Amino acid sequence: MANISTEFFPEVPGPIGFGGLDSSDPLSFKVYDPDRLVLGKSMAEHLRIAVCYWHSFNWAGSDVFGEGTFDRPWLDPAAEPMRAAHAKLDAAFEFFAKLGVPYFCFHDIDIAPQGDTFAESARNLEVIVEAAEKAMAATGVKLLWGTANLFSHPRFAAGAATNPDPEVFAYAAAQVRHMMEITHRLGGENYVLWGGREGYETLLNTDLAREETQLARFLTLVAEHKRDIGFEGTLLLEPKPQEPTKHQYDYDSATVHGFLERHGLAGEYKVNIEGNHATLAGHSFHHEVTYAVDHGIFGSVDANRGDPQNGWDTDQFPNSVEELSLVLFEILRGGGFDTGGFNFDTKLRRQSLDRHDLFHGHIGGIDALAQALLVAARLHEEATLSSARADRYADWDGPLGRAITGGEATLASLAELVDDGSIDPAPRSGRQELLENRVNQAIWRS
Ligand code: XUL
Ligand code: CO
Repeated sequence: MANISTEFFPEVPGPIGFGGLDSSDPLSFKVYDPDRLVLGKSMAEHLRIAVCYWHSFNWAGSDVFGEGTFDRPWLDPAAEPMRAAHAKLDAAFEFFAKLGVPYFCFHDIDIAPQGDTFAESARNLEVIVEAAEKAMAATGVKLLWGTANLFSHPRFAAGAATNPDPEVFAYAAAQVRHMMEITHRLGGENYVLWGGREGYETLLNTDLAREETQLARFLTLVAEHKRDIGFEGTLLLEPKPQEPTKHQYDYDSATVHGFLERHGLAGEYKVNIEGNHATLAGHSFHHEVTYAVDHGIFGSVDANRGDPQNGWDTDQFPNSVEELSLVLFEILRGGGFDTGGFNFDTKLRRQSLDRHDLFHGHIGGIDALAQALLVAARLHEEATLSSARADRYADWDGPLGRAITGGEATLASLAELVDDGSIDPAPRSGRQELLENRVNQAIWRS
């Protein structure tokens, strides 16, 4: 097994440098140049890239039909669990530092083995967190967010907060409390809750209203605990419509937003939007980000892509500059990330067996984001989309529009204007094709 003194990626000197578009070195960035200024901020500051621990270091490449294919010696079931956890941590921090990214993200059970009791799991976690703290200090890699895994263990099969058994709620509370405190201790900038099994398999045995109340209660306790411990990061909910449950309550950004408003939690939580989850919800990534920005709940992004043909949660590395340009355009429109960033919640394909493949996946995804940032900045500078939107709604700033939105107009007063013939609207072009061409032009020129 890899140990503390052995490099896991010995052939990669790192950190990965900027090579430019003509570089033939696959282990170089073609577009991402961390210090390059775009709209007055460096690329690194705009994108705030994070690597996820779970898919990259805690997953052996298994799928529902087959076992792990990857070379991850610390995942060998015969390995002594704590030694394996240390070896995994060393390889992970070696990777983060060699890739040259500022952040990582993890679940409690990604980094430390679960014990026979909660107390033993907690002790294991404390030991590895202490090692993580040292590795963070040595490499300068920071924590974008922490989270608790409330979905893998069989106790969570019927949900965590939404479980019919309040003891499971209590167990989840203990786990989240510990991970929030660890996230705080490590200087994490956000804390994420993905409701992996907060949903149902069948309505035949499910009390929807009760489960919603339980979830709201749980999230209220989390918000209170955040204040109690003085954690100043952002609490984030990660929408996903289904998988693993047939239906998940945090379906999409709009559903989460409505839930927060209904339960007095608006302002306490923002969303962590995942590209692949948008696809599963039947939305575009662009839609999910735009909804969140426009409703003041945009927090962070899990950057990846799904497969639009088969609808699976494939968690592939993002590679569509066209898709990401629109996402970044909306993020810039909202003023950019605050505490959030782009976390690579991404999996290699099972046949990507070489250790270098983990670099290739991340390098390609980061370059696609960097190129998308350039396109988005151009769209902003040229005001292409913003002026088209402003023109389209301009009449809402005129006397009629203001009377309607300001509340002076009534149905009767509006009907009178239509009756006497002073209102007879002519349809106007939405100019979609023109705008699509403008976006493509920005892509081709950036
Ligand atoms: C699952 C998923 C999770 C969350 C963190 O689809 O995206 O990895 O990001 O629990
Ligand atoms: Co995710």
